[in-house]
Amino acid sequence: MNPPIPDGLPELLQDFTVEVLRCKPPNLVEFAATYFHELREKSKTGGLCSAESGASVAPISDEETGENGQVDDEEEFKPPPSFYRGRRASVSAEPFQPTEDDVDEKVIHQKTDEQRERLRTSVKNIFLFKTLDAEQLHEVLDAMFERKVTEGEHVIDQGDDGDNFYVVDSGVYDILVSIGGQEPKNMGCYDNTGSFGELALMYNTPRAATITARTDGCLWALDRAIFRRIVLQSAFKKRRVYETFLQSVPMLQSLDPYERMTLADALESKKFQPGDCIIRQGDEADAFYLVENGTVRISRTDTNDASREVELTTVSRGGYFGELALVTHKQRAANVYAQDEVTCAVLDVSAFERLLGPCMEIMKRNFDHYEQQLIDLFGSTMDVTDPR
Ligand code: 1OR
Repeated sequence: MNPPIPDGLPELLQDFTVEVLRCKPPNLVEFAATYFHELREKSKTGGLCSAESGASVAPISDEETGENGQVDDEEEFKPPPSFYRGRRASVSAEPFQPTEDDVDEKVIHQKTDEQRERLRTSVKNIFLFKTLDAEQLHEVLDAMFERKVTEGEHVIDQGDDGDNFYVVDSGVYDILVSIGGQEPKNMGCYDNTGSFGELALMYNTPRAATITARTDGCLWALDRAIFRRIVLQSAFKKRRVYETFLQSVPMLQSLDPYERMTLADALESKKFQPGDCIIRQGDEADAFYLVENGTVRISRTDTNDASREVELTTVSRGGYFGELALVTHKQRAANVYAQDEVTCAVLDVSAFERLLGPCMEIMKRNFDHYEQQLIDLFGSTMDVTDPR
């Protein structure tokens, strides 16, 4: 039998590997010595490392979150790892003080009915706005203003100070990131949807990426002060609450810290009582589930006796379920019940497709296990994993 892998070892080595790949140090041993030394110092003080070393920030400990994973109201807003290592790599990130640039006046940018309608459509899928109540959303929509963009224009330059948060109305925008002063690399794009520019406003850091327009287009902008007053507090808390949990989910290890934060914006926690049916076999699929607390049991109707259910497996904290039908576009292949009190972080189908692309291969690898289990139990696969 293999010896047990100590808790935290894979994450520790992965963080280190990411830093090595990012910083490409000429002397690996020297780099490793500095990296782990700083990590130890940080774990003693709970502070941030210097940006120059290239070492990323240690995972937030469970003690930093309260009983229900809630973040202390008085807690300082610390920046996430890596985002402040732009052109001005030595700029250290000031913690955010929530009241520091509060503006109380309402700002209204008049809009035509057509503009308001377009804006409503554009913000529908903006995860950062999910935590706003109706009144706050109204205020934010009033305060947003249109910005026309022409092909080739730089909307944001890495290293600059943050002015606005942007929501895409139309157009394609490239994300370029320069690491360690090297040539900027294209990390992806926003294609007629999405939002960007929140990091510098949330964490008081220089812009972490350059955003350029690949086509003519139109953006909705929200001024920094209003973003911070209305959107920031709750969105930030949500990120912090899920950040700790998401770092511990093995399946999500291939996501970079930025991708995990975006995932945090999109998640919603749901509680279930013992015995609750979370997913019913045969239903249409609309969501993906990560188990935050408790255990679920998964069963399937016996093909030879429809009144009987055969237990397949259980899933606990850090595990996931509900991905199969989303990937294969088939009906739910099994029932999922809460075994005890269960909390799941739930992702709707569109967010699943947008945000978990990088984990698709890992999920698909698991499909072979499902196939084998079904053959063992029922003698056939019933094609639950073939795409429609
Ligand atoms: P900002 O205020 O720093 C640039 O201005 C924006 O680009 C940033 O907020 C994000 O909204 C957006 N890393 C950092 N910022 C990103 C990234 C990103 N992608 C988009 N933005 N990465 C790419 C992840 C696919 C990680 C690069 C290592």
